[in-house]
Amino acid sequence: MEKKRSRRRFLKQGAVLLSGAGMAQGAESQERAGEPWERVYGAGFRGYGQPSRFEQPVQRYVFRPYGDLAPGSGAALAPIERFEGIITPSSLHNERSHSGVPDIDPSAHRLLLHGLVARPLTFTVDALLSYPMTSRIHFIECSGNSNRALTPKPMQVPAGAMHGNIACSEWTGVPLAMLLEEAGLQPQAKWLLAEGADSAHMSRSIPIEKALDDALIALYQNGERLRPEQGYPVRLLLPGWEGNMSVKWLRRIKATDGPTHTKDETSKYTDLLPDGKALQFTYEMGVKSVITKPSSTMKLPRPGLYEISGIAWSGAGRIRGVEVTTDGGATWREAALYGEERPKALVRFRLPWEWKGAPAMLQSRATDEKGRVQPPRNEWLARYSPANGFHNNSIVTWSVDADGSVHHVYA
Ligand SMILES: Nc1nc2c(c(=O)[nH]1)N[C@H]1C(S)=C(S)[C@@H](COP(=O)(O)O)O[C@H]1N2
Ligand SMILES: [Mo]
Repeated sequence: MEKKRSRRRFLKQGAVLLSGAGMAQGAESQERAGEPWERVYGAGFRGYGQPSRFEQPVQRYVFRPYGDLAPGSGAALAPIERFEGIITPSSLHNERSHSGVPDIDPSAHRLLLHGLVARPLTFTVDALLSYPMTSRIHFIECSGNSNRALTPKPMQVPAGAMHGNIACSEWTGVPLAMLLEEAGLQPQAKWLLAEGADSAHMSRSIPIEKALDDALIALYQNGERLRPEQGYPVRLLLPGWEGNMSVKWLRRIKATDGPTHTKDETSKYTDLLPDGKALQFTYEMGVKSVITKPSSTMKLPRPGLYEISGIAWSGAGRIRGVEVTTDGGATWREAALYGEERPKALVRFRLPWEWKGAPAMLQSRATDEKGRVQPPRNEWLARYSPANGFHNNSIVTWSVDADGSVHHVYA
């Protein structure tokens, strides 16, 4: 009932806007004078598609902390405020790379599987491509995502420039369990070492339970072969776990009896606690959400009906619900969800909202199927040292001023 009424009001508001823009009223509006593109023959076919030229400025937010010294070290964050639905276009997938994107010739690339196995194996890419395939939709989030929302003063940048170190794709490839079975995993093998073919040889230790559960040797992304930035020709995908462990450009998997304690899991990717100790091996990404529309740096043109829209996800499984407040937490409403049947994938939440022109404070709060609730910012901050920049899944606040401008605030 409530839903029906708000849809009708949305439609009414839309129609008013159209007539305001000069559309003819009544039945004659069916017959319009043609635009210039309706009177000339259209463009020819293209071998590889591109977005409309009117959408060309959509770009990732590139951060290169070492500048020209190491132009491929850093991150490119996805412009999440420009997206709808749950799938991230491959061209705008977030990218986090430690030492640039290697230019890998797939005919020369090999994946070695060795260590505590009965039969060490070497796979060519063609050999991997000949296995039966599995497809799954999952997010990848860098554990450093949202560390730009930890500055002393809230940054006034688009949502993606703070929270866009995340993407969600359909991944296709071979279950890692299948390759481990073929190699004959030995009972003492409790961990794996996964190593990349970039010059950093980025590598992480993975508990064997995860490897045998839902780990995927990914070869395709959104229907086409992996993008170089995402690990072409082969990457590891560990659904729901911190992005760092999904080793790109995968060249080696070694079965071991314990964790290897690589540089990437000791000097980095540990969470500094208030007492100065560091927490190692925080694998699962926390339950989290962010409103993308409207969001920081946007402007509501006039009072009226709007749709609040955003993304939610949890490394622990499915999203059970997302609540939205427009009054800074005094009252919460349940948003409609899209895609909530999928574990460890983005979910789109949407809620109609009438903005009457008064200042407002927008927040979203996600709950997952394990009953975990996205924490308020202060609660999250209290768990860590102020120097920690990993695993920030705290609630994000956007304020809407009386003039419709949307700002990032700490609440
Ligand atoms: N070999 C290798 N794998 C890597 C990285 C890297 O620099 N080298 N970056 C890791 C990090 S920190 C993250 S968050 C994810 C990012 O994956 P994406 O670039 O496809 O988003 O890849 C991980 N895998
Ligand atoms: Mo990362």
